[in-house]
Amino acid sequence: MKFSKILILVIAAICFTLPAMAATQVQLAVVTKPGSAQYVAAEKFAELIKERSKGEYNIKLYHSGSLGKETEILQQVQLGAIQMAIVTLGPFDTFVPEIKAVAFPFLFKDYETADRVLDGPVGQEALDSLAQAGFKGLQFSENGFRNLSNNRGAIHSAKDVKGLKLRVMQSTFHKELWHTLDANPTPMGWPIYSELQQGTIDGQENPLWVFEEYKLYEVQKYLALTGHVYSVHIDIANLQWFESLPEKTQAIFQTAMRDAAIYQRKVNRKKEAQYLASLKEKGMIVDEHPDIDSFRTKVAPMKEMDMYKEPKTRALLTKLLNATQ
Ligand code: EAX
Repeated sequence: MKFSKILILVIAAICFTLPAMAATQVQLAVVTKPGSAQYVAAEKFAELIKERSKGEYNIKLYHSGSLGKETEILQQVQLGAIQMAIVTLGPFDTFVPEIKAVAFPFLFKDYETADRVLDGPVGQEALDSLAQAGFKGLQFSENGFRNLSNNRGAIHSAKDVKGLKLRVMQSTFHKELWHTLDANPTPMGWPIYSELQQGTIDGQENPLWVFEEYKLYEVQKYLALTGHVYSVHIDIANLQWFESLPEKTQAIFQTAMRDAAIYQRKVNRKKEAQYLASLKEKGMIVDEHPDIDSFRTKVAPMKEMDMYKEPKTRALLTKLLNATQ
């Protein structure tokens, strides 16, 4: 046998016996289930990473509460037990106080303003603030404008909220917001279907997709389109882990998350009208034009509360208020 032939055989044998290079696995968690806003962003991100890293990285998705509530997911990313997550902003504020400024009520008047500000320098500053808790803030994706629902009675203006037993996210800000509105807020993780069904709480607030995907229309009668908070998810990685990646990989992760978010926002927004029609059809009594001014007036003094006096929070809120003008 000629030497060159032997060489080819040897090389072929090595290639055959070497195990296929295994992709590096990255664990990413969302609390919600397939079909949810968080999951749509996560799934798109996983697809883009597979494609753009040419199979070098594989995103393993955890969902439907398999790694606990959002606060617990954040703890696991912080510890590096998992590498990535897409989490609603609410629970972040017990880790990084100033991030609550992004959830300030009635801050963003529409989607265009939200995109312009959150994808711009002030949004970047907010994402960078997460580093103090060990998070790399990659991107904002979208939960949506939050709307108030309950079983006690129709809510048209802020005074109708008085005494309402309301589930809020595990968030300092959200609890304070509903205190200010004279409700009786109870922080709970997600999901909350059985608490609503059993009547432990009268109401909750969330974007329209949540009512549909989690069948909240079965356990909630009245819905008011208050749009009081533009609710984002923050798409994060463990900071130390992220910085240990080659620069080229970091760039791939960063742009894949941006593109996943752009895609996910579009999907979310396109379905809004459809969700509303469907909820009405399923029997929810919807107030499409509640007295927003009464809510605005009542929450306006929040700016002067202690939690907004903390200098970093005050600084970020001021920038956001200026940028959203
Ligand atoms: O995204 O906890 C919440 O109210 C969130 O908005 C929920 O996880 C749906």
